[in-house]
Amino acid sequence: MRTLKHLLFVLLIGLLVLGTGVMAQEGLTIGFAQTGSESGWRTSFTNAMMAEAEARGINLLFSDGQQKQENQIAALRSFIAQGVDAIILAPLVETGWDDVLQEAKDAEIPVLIIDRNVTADPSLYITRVASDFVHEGRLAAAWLASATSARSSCNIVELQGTVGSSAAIDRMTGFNEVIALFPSLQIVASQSGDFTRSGGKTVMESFLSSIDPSTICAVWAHNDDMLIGAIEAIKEAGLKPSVDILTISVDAIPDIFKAMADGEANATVELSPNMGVPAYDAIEAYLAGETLPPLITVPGGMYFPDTAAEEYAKRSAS
Ligand code: GYE
Repeated sequence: MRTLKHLLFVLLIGLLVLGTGVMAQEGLTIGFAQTGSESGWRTSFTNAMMAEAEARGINLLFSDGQQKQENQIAALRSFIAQGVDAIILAPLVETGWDDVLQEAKDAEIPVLIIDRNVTADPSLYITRVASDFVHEGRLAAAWLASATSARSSCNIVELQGTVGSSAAIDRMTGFNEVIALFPSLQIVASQSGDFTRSGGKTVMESFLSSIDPSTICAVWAHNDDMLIGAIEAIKEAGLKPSVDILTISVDAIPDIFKAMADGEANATVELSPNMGVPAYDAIEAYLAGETLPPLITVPGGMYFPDTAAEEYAKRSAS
């Protein structure tokens, strides 16, 4: 009887300890310093991060950096001061993070880099969850090379993303690497539209007024939003996007499927916004003492007009 009582007591204590452990895990407080809300993709990514945090019982402290690095640095300092369990940083640009990452490390707060990259020493963060931007650029160029294989020449205008962001730098690298293999393809103008719809429209308008529009073969945009802005500019100039000027961009947001279904865009490279699951998994694993790989990649494919109407219906409903 005594042994049975003892056993029950031990079992009860065990359950209590286990229960507290689970509760501690559920009660994680994570600070998320988001870049901004410049694009449709960014909004989907923010929503996915919030939904997954809620599903896991994570208390997510969200900060919108409004496309300003100083806002993101201030957010990180405030998360450190609050003593959060971990920080997720979606960096605007690659450089300038060393000091604040060192401050987090000194405070023993693990930082996970998500989406764009940083140039800081990898010992200052636990891992990075992202897609392969260089590959996205390569895919975009490979599609354009094949779509224009019957032409002797194709003049491309480029809408770059935010200057200094790894998304813009790497997409450019991948795209340029592939077009270098095709002498018929050349970039004749290139400017940043800051990943925004209005930026894409303004830059495309200036291209259309400084270059004879009939000599522009294609527009390569580092994201769909800038391309959607460019489509407006092309239409306002009396030309037909996707026919008079071919289009290729990255993200696969719902609106680009609408544009493809309407015959105004040719192709998009997919960038998955669903990075909450791998990011929180990595943080939880790190806190449980596991070793993480330096990079956790999120795969993406390509989409074309043939499935656009169907994809648009699916994606705009969710
Ligand atoms: O393609 C764009 C966004 O950082 C890769 O940022 C990301 C890019 C994405 O605003 O739409």
